[in-house]
Amino acid sequence: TKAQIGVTGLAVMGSNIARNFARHGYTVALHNRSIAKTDALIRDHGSEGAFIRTESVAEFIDALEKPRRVLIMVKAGDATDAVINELADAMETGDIIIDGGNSLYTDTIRREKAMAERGLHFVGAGISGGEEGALNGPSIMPGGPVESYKSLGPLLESISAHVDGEPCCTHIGPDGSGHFVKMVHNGIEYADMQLIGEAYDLMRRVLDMPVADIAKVFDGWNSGDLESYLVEITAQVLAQVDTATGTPLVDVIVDAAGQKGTGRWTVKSALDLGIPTTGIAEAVFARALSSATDQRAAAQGLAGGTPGAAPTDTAAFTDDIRAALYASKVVAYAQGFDQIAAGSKEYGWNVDPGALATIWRGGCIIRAQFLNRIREAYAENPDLPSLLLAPYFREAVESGVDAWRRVVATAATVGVPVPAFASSLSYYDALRSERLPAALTQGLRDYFGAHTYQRTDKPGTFHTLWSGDRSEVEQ
Ligand code: NBP
Repeated sequence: TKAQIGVTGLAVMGSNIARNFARHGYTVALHNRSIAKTDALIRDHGSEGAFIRTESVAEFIDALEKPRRVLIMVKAGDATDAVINELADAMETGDIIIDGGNSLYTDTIRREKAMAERGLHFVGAGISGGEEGALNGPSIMPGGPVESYKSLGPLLESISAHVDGEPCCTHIGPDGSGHFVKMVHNGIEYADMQLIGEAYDLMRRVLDMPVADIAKVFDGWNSGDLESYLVEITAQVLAQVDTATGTPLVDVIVDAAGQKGTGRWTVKSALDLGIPTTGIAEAVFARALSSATDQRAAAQGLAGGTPGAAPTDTAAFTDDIRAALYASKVVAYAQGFDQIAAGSKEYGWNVDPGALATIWRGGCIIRAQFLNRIREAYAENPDLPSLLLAPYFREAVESGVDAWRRVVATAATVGVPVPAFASSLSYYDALRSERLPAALTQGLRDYFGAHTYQRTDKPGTFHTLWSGDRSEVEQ
């Protein structure tokens, strides 16, 4: 018998997805550059299902039923290009190559075009959920030709996570759309984690709460509208006690956050598209600042805030923090969905935001109750100008806005950084402001660069003769 799917690249992600396919009854052809990983998988998990062990690409391709479906799970970048080219040389018209790695969407656009010219289907699929998700059900965001989804979709849907009986996998759109939405998903994940970090820091440094108590607060929040995987694991990480020192583990972890690049890609793309994804940008910059350890060391002793300004009612301020966290989270998602809409428009992808919220409800790192509300918001109004204006979110943010302001004001007075809370609040205030100081910016641009401006009272383009008699001329 031939295999219905082949997986090449059998590190953590690839081997877990291969096992996931096999556990769902598919025959899976296995291939890895170095044979050791293939053999280890067969040795340790060969009994979980039907695997076909192959050594060469030719053998691998020959083991697959037609049209062939090959999932690549290798390191993003040059390694992925090398594997695609090797496979394409051995494949035939109508075969499907799926890249399940964290590839940059512009690479996916380029690869899809090149493969289409060779008569092959290329599917860039974002896969979220880490190792555990890969094995037990990830959230899958496949892009690429719609025809390929007919044959591939059922396989991917069956191994994906399911919520209320619905698979966390749907066809996103053409070429790079799947990897684009996965990239923004990761950007939102950065924002979510930064907001959680700020909430923790406020309880720690403003309210002086013991770490174990903060763990309990997050645990409690996980049964309300903040219910999510990240809030759940925050409680677990905070509750972890280091066996060597007997102190909370979080206190012995070096406070310099790493990043692999998808957050940075999201912000670069937001800048190119002109979308103010401030929550994600603050999160990426906060990680960079945390890692500027020499500068931070040199800055110790700079004048701080007023510790005496800390609120005395711990329970009330903890509630305020919860409201600020929720409102800032709504802003971060609203911005992320704006970026997806802008990318979709720029590249002609037709991404359905409601369908995306649906497949993010399970399997992925940002899975949360909240995604149900986003799905409902787009079902009610597919042309929402901003998620913030959907009735449910508007109500949620407006009812928490006073608490949000108290939190940001208190943090500033006491001297605790809350970049994501504060910039999200500023974004909200800017969005609802009838007039913005951009009018002055336009005046200045016209003064030094004759960049012209528009008037509020009549159409046309105008310039003031700043270095002449300061009269206005129409351009
Ligand atoms: P890695 O990203 O660490 O890649 C290791 C695999 O790439 C091995 O199978 C290795 O083969 C293969 N490989 C390399 Br490196 N260079 C190659 C080349 N030139 N030709 C052929 N094969 C090559 O594995 P991973 O952590 O399992 O991630 C796989 C993909 O999934 C990545 O794109 C990653 O970004 C993405 N992803 C990871 C996660 C996660 O939580 N880890 C989540 C979501 C997505 P070898 O065994 O012969 O060295």
